[in-house]
Amino acid sequence: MSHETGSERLERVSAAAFRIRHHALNMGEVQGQGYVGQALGAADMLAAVYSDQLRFRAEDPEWEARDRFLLSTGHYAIGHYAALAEAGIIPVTELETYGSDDSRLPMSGMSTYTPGMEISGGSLGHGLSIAVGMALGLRYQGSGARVYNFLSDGELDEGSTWEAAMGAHHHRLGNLTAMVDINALQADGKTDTVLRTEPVTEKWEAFGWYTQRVDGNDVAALLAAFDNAAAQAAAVGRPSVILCDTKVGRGVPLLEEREKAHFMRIEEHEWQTCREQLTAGSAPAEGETK
Ligand SMILES: Cc1ncc(C[n+]2csc(CCOP(=O)(O)OP(=O)(O)O)c2C)c(N)n1
Ligand SMILES: [Mg+2]
Repeated sequence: MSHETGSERLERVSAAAFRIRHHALNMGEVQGQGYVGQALGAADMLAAVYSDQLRFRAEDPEWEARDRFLLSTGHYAIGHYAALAEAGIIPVTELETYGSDDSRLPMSGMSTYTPGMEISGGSLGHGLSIAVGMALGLRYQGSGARVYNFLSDGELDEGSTWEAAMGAHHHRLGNLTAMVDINALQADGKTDTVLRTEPVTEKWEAFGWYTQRVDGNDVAALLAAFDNAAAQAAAVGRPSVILCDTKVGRGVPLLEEREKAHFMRIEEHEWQTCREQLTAGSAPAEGETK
């Protein structure tokens, strides 16, 4: 990877994002429903982190020196499983068991079930606190591993998230990166109607974090933000957050337009259309992100 050009890097990560979306559609089809919109929306973030940032050993998911990726949002597990399969940590063939009895891939992420799932994050608002503890612990151990916490905009409603944010800055956790999926949606409706969290950028800055806000469906912008975050961590030793504005259902116009997007029911005949739309929209022109 060290010899690749910028456009090769972009192409590699974009291709991973496409496969993550494709896996998520196949997984959703098994149950006919699921958190498919979130997986499509967050696929670029997941691809950037899994195929470009994280240090891990696919054959040894508990390798001590691994970077930790903590999924706070247990319901995003479908996207995370797709990323774990893309990373070679779980077999692609296992994805079809998603949400079935006795599967290692339950609908909400469970650390005891799935290799590579560091925490059970379904009770929202706890991930960042766990990430802070892990980052502190790793630092005490002299480990060079980094901790990445994936949060949703709904989790910004939780006081515990902000306590953790304050603690991370207090402890100067330069080994911690938070990524927030700002898809403007929650279970009960649009984020700005449930609880107005804006101005989000200024809030994180006020909590002392190195804060960047990017189009979370623009792979080039995501990679640049990760590069900036790494440089910042090395130079200053404070936590970084990448606020990612994303679109639910991204890449599949049929689903981008859905009203009830938090938990999607998709008709049997629609899945093939979804895959066709994804493929049609993803034929990458040279140097373009999709
Ligand atoms: C502590 C807690 N409160 C409530 C819930 C119920 N719940 C599940 S998903 C969800 C929406 C949270 O917002 P977000 O993750 O932004 O939703 P999405 O973008 O996936 O629609 C809620 C309230 C929960 N899982 N945990
Ligand atoms: Mg949301």
